[in-house]
Amino acid sequence: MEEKNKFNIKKSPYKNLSKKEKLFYEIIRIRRIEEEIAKVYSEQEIRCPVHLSIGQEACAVGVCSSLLSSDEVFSGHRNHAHYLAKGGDLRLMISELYGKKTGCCGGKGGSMHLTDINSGFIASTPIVGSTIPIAVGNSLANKLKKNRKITCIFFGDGALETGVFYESLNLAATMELPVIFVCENNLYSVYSPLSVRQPKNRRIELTASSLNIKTKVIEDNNVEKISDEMKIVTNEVREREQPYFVLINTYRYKEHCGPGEDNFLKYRSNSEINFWKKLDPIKVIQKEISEDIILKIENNIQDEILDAFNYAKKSPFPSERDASKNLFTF
Ligand SMILES: Cc1ncc(C[n+]2csc(CCOP(=O)(O)OP(=O)(O)O)c2C)c(N)n1
Repeated sequence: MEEKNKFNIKKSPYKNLSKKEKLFYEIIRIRRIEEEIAKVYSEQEIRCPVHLSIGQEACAVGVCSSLLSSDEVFSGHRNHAHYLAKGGDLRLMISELYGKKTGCCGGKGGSMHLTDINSGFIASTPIVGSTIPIAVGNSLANKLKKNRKITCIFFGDGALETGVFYESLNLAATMELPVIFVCENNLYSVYSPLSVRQPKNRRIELTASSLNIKTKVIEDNNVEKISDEMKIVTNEVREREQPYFVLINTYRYKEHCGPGEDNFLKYRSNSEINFWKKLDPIKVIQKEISEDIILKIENNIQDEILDAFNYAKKSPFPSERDASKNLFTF
């Protein structure tokens, strides 16, 4: 039986689209959803902080396009794109942002705690680096169960400055776990560039290879390229049951947090922002998609967005009694 990859599922809206068109669909869908979040944020009905991935979508889509539906993904504070690319339910995500009972965490988690177990998006938390060891533990559990599932953990370059990152790599290498570490290097941790946080000319991937973990550096913020490279990585991780470290260079256009206008705070140069915008992953792939398909895809996405935001807005808030549900007691 063919194992299920999101792109193999022959149902609308992907029906009859080529792989390139599906990748375009996925990447522009995430962009449009986050643009809508940015647009409505000033209405003050979304009360949690939001960390938008606008500009970075190619990583999430390229990586997740190579995973099976049964594979499992973890993320951090900048998680919307990962959740959506892995197949997370849009209504549940938007409801969570609005703090509603119908949200994926019952409205108690907000943007930075998305989860959708059914689609294999297991967890995300805002403490930088904190989901890395959890993902490694998840991978160990899968290995013991012999279920051949891959675990994939997304994190930013800031997470390389946490202790758990090193402990997690070490354990994954020692126990030979099928886990993919995906570092999305957008060059900044909040307002601090890499140059003030890490040694000059550091080659990030060497940290992993020094532990005998195979590494791949993907320089281009290009969804097709990332998808092709990741196919090789996931096949190898599944076959060899060994960890892999992938570094993807990318860039966010918005501020670290919230829908703030690009470069409002001026800690990045306009020339740097313009350089990356010229390589915008959506512009690059869109050139190769026909007008008809683009229109159809954009219309589908608009309908889906309208539906999800209406659903979230109409949904009830959790009750006072819900506050004490799903808590652990000792
Ligand atoms: C342990 C910890 N330290 C500091 C913070 C504050 N903080 C939130 S996001 C962030 C930046 C993280 O940068 P990076 O990991 O590169 O991810 P990006 O925001 O660029 O996607 C920081 C320092 C935190 N949440 N957790």
